[in-house]
Amino acid sequence: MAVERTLSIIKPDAVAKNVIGEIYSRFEKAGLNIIAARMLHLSKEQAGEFYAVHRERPFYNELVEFMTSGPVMVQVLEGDEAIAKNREVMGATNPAEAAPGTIRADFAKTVDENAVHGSDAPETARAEIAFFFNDDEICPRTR
Ligand code: RTP
Ligand code: MG
Repeated sequence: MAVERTLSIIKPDAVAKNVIGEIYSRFEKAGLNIIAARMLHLSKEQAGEFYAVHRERPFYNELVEFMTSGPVMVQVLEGDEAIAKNREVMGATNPAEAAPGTIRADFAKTVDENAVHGSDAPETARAEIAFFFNDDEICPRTR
């Protein structure tokens, strides 16, 4: 199995619900190491750029509004198959379709406000990690 890194965001709805710790616990139980973390309140420009791939989608403006509605917690997760594993722990984009026990099934109510983001491929993971963190802010385990 390949050790990978992926970018995770705990979105404003989940931060507002005070479940950062519970979500971190899901990552840890899945064997994903948190190797960088930062809380910030995204600007419209930052959120718009981060989700630029969705610029033409009908939900783009709402998505930018939502992602800037409160602070987010951003982290780099590292582990075997971290990209797929994180998306498994997150559950389907629409919480109504998310498997029981996943973060979105347990902490999200709608497809628009769905608690977490996770990179979807190695190239996007690299770009999204670089969007938020410098190399010297990433602290892989040494023991
Ligand atoms: P994410 O990028 O946030 O990890 O979510 P995802 O891959 O599961 O879903 P994606 O298709 O990339 O969509 C990005 C985010 O846009 C919002 N969305 N709203 N109203 C809608 O139909 C709709 N579809 C997507 C969600 O917040 C989704 O996570
Ligand atoms: Mg996505």
